[in-house]
Amino acid sequence: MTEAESPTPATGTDVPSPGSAGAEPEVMPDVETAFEEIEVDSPLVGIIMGSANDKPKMQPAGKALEEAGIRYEVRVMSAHRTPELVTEYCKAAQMRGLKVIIAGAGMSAALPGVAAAHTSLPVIGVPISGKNLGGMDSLLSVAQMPPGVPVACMAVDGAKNAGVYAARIINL
Ligand code: RP5
Repeated sequence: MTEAESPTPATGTDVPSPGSAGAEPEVMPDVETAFEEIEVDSPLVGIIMGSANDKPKMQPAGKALEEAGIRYEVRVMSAHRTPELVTEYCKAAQMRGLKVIIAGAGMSAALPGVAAAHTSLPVIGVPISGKNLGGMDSLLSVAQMPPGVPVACMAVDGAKNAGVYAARIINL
């Protein structure tokens, strides 16, 4: 932020804001620390999934990103089993440098929607087929998001397209 843009300019004729006794610009140590923690080679895409059992069906997303030369990370977290972890991860995602979240889940697949509720990043949902209902359960769970909380819904077991789509967003 330039001085001109600063809400509390350090110099000039403006009246200092309450609490800013002198001409010293305000220091925000928490933000500085957070920015120092962003590594140059940090991942741009977070691939999350509701269960370790989803890994085989989510691997094509990672492969597509690798082929596009885009760094990614993989985490297992569940909207139902570990909801606090999902909240923490998605709230911190943008500050950590992620640009897109790919979220795969089966059955009552709330993970993509919950992720989208906790971040402004684009979320790409992958409905995963299970033992019953042929994936129709997770497809509807991912696709039928309420207005204002968008999730890009891929095909059932469409993890490859999730990776390709994430690469297209990042390469815009
Ligand atoms: C969902 O429930 C997961 O995404 C997984 O697809 C499904 C079943 O989970 P497991 O019982 O295999 O761990 O939350």
